[in-house]
Amino acid sequence: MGTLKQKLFEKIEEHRPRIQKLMKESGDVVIDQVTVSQIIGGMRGIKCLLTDISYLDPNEGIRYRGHTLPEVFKQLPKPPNSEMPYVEGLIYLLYTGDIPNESNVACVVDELSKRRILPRYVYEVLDAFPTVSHPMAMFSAAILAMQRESTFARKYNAGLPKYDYWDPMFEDSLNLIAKLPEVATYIYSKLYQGGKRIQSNPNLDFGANFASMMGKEKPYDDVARMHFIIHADHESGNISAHTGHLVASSLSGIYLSISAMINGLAGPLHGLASQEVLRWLQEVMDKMGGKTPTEDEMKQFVWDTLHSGQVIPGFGHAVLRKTDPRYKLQREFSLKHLKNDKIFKYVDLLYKVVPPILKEHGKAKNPWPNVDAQSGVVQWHYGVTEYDFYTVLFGIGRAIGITANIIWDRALGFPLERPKSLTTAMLEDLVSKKK
Ligand code: CMX
Repeated sequence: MGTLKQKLFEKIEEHRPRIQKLMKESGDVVIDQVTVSQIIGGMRGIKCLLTDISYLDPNEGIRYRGHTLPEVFKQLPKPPNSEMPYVEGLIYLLYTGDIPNESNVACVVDELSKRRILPRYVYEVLDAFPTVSHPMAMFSAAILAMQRESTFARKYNAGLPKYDYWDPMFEDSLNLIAKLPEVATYIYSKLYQGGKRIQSNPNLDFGANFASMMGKEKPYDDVARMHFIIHADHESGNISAHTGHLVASSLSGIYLSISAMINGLAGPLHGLASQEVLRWLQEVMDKMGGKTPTEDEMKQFVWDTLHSGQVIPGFGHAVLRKTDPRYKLQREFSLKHLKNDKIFKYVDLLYKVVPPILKEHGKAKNPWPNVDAQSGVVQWHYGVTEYDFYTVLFGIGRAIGITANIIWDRALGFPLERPKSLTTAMLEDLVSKKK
């Protein structure tokens, strides 16, 4: 058993009695109540999911396994001459809860390197797509096609005890994560580079190999590492995480669940916002004929968008009530590396003008920028200007957190998810009885 799996096994054994005790001794304790507006309004804020992988505080932002993002970036080991930590270190942290040392990370680098090769039919599936397809549809389909590789499905069919489900889920998770950079860069080359490809390099870590396959020089390896790490998880209730958890709860396995979560991520109110920000900015630039807008002109663009009934992409959040720390981290990187970038200046101007406008507009509960307001700009600066591709990058990172959640769901024996629905008449009746 490799170090990561051994550590995970020990952690699972330690954790199981806590869940069993909670269920046995406190199963009836009331934690929350549900209002009519929560039932109609997308279940906002109902405390009804359990995960230890990450926790989202409305003011502080995300903590991975109890660590804030700045702590994560400070504590995880970094490759030589790199500003950003190994993605493999984050996998170790999210899966086990422990900050890895260099040797732990080296084991994960090795594990992923061994599992990188993509089955031939995946290229054929991707080649069957018209070149006008959205990359997220292709990404999801490639992951879905790999379901035939599922160790879990094979072992389940052969008969596997419930508490061992996590083991093949873990194997499938690493097998899949290792292959995602190859899938993503193949899509990129097919859609935007006339099929010109750079082969995967088994001697590079996850971030450096991704940068190499994208044909990018330093510091794009650090950009990739930063991007995958900040997008990895955002607790359980967001659409991608919840979809992954829900689908996996029927024991669908990693490939079916991650393909489904990618589909949820592909919506403009969720991960697609990163491309929407750049699309919106391009419109502004077109209207300005290349000239940088003044503050007043930018304010007018923001108001025009709101008056036309559209949202300002990259701003607002269902849970956060302050500037997203994932935005801040990318802003710090941008201030260091792309200070004079024209689009970064636009984004900085938006940071100044949008929050007061959203406050005055009076609808959004959170007027501050989220992760998507910055991520596309960094990509654009390093030559990845095909913004349709940005959500695929988000998806690679998010797959790490969601596989961690799904492995633990199985390890702790979480059952099929099945909330109860009502009809409108029932709700009206219940409300009238309460009044
Ligand atoms: N621009 C304009 N209006 C906004 C807004 C924004 N950026 N954010 C919220 N609002 C509006 C909502 O559309 C809603 O209007 P209606 O009452 O007319 O439906 C109202 O404000 C209240 O919404 P909310 O409770 O503040 O936000 P929600 O939890 O419903 O939605 C989110 C959250 C992210 C979908 C929303 O803020 C939004 O659409 N933002 C722009 C898209 C975006 O950046 N998405 C990425 C989020 C991060 C991620 O998941 O990747």
